[in-house]
Amino acid sequence: MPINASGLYYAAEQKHALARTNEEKLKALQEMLKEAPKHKGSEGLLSEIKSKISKIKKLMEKERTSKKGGFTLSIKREGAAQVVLVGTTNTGKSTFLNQMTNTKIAVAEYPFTTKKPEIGTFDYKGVKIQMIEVPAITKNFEKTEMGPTFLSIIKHADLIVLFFNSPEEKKMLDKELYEINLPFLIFNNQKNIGDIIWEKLDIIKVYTKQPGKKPDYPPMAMDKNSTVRDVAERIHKDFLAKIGRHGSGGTWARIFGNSAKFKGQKVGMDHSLADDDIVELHLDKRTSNQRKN
Ligand SMILES: Nc1nc2c(ncn2[C@@H]2O[C@H](COP(=O)(O)OP(=O)(O)OP(=O)(O)O)[C@@H](O)[C@H]2O)c(=O)[nH]1
Ligand SMILES: [Mg+2]
Repeated sequence: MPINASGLYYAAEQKHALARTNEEKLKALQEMLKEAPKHKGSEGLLSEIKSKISKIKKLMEKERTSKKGGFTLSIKREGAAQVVLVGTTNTGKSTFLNQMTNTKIAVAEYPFTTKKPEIGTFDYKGVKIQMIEVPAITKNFEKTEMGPTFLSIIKHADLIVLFFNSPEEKKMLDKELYEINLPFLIFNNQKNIGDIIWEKLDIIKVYTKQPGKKPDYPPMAMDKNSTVRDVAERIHKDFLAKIGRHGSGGTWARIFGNSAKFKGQKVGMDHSLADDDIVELHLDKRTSNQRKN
């Protein structure tokens, strides 16, 4: 109990006790702070109120960001997918990022070398994949200053590559990343890690091709389960306007590659594609002329 507190202070305290929402609680606490006596004997009370204010502000901030996903540092997505390198300190995340991408960021023996997210581009057979090193995860990560921001970056990615030096560290990571529900793979210095990353992503590469010519490079990255129609849509903005979203309008394709029963199989617009398919689109000239008339 504060010594010599005023009636105004007790009124504010009462408001706090009755407050329902965080906003009301914060307002009452700020009033309590204003009205509380300020002398040696009330230092404990003042610091208690301040600590309650800071807690409620943090809680309100957390609710705000989690609802709208708004007030967090976000990284502009580039390329066909976003892969985050996540783990404990000194596990070779930066070394890996430098190996796989165009970055030349600092690698050092001391811990916590990487202080902010570092971004590189991983070129997988012509498909650009954004790769981000997130600064090392520590215990009670969400309570650290940048923790919520970095966790939000992880949440928005497509795949986690997980780095740790011991089973204890793995356990800690599992705990800290508990709320994150994303596909992941464990970094293990595999030689074919690029292929493993690719296989974990829900995308395929598709090469377009003109009749009588070699396939175009680079390939296009498409969602798994994409069809010939999706390819057509991607390469010709006005293509679907011509043929109609569900029509075929004399359009067909030849497929060379994994989804074809035989080389050059003739398929319709709803044919589902597979990784590394080569698609040769044909728009029947007569049909396209008819549409123009
Ligand atoms: N455990 C482990 N250490 C590695 C590996 N590759 C490099 N290191 C060494 O680990 C130390 C840190 O390497 P970094 O690549 O900076 O590690 P980091 O995970 O980015 O570390 P911080 O950013 O400091 O958290 C260096 O001394 C590297 O030589 C690896 O594959 N595994
Ligand atoms: Mg690093």
